[in-house]
Amino acid sequence: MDGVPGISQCSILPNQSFNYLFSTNNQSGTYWYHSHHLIQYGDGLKGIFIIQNPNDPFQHFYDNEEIFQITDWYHIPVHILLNTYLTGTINDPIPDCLLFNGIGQFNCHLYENCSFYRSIIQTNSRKRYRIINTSIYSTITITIDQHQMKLIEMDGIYLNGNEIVQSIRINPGQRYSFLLHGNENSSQNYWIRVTTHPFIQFNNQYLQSNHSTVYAILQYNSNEFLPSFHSLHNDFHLIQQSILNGQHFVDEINLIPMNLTKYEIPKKKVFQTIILNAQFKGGNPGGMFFNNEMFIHPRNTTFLSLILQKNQSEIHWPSTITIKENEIYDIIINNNDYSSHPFHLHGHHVWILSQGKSNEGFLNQTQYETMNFNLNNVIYRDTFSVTPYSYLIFRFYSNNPGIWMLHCHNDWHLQIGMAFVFVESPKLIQQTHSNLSIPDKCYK
Ligand SMILES: [Cu+2]
Repeated sequence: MDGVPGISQCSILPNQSFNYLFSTNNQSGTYWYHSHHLIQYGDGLKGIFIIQNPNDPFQHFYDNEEIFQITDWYHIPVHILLNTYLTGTINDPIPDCLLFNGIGQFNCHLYENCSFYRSIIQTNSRKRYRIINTSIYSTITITIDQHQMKLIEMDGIYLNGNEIVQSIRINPGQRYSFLLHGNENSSQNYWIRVTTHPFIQFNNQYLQSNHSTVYAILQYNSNEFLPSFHSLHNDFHLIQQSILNGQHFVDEINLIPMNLTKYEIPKKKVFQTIILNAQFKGGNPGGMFFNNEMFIHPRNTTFLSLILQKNQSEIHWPSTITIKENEIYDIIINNNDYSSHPFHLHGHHVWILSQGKSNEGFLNQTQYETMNFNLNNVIYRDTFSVTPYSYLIFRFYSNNPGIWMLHCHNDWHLQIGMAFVFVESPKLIQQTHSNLSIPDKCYK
């Protein structure tokens, strides 16, 4: 079960309910849930999902924790924008602003009557922040004036805790935890700012949202005064630098997972390498293609019911492949497009073997075979970005039977086909779930 309509379940109709029963199986960390029906999560159908770890290795390094949920926000509901978008007459729509835990600044004067989210911290205390970018389109950078952030988690994976930063770049779907030390004596409060990166257009021009920065306040104790407006532009250079770096590597890349056996990359021989060439093709509407196939969500049945009820051992559908159990798969994504794409794979964390810089070019099988991968400290996460006209290689171990979608987390792109489905171990799905009662027909 992973909630994708047409894949593992039917959409939940109005007034219906649906029970998800699952075990967390020693998994923990910062996650979120959202609708996968059309572009619905962009209009707000989403929430945060934290799995606490009673044996958190960092538990002695913080006193309490808080969540920052950042999202882009459109004033015209995105399900309405989607109708126009699907006619192929407009580019990816630019969001109107950002929301910081639901609060943004729009139509107000920063110095007078805006509302700000306030995060209260005690002097000399230590706090864990979990930050989640639930945007449908925006890559963001966060800074906190005169404070440093020690990164300890990405996408549910503990980091070694050695990376201390002044800004963090986060793509849609990605999550981080960082530790922050409250000042010993603070007589003032500080701006927290989150800025969207400019949106690249096909002619290599960048567009920016009119309200590209959302402000929040790091508030010490109960001092409710606003931070100084003189400092409003203080950290701007950090944001500019992060945006500039993001043009080469969109993700944060210097992050080393904690030295835990379960994060270690398996050394078994690679069973299969799959090359996915991603390309936008114009038309009316245009589409995002993998190897010249565009993924279309099945409308009136689900892949799961084809496997369980129709006893199919393979699914014949564009951009869908069946894979075997307990093997190593290397997936190469070549991005033949001017924009970067933040991909999320359901059902797995993956090891990022290599991530090309912007414009580095594509990989073929021969080039891949001659590459030497550094298999120490490999980045391990579930959402990762492919830069423009470049490539990314990720590895996963097929030890989780299920039907797993790999898709761009820029939701506009998912709506025009940017997805690929791995049907992992259909025989095991049949054995394990033979008595699962699921509908064989879905209603649109
Ligand atoms: Cu995309």
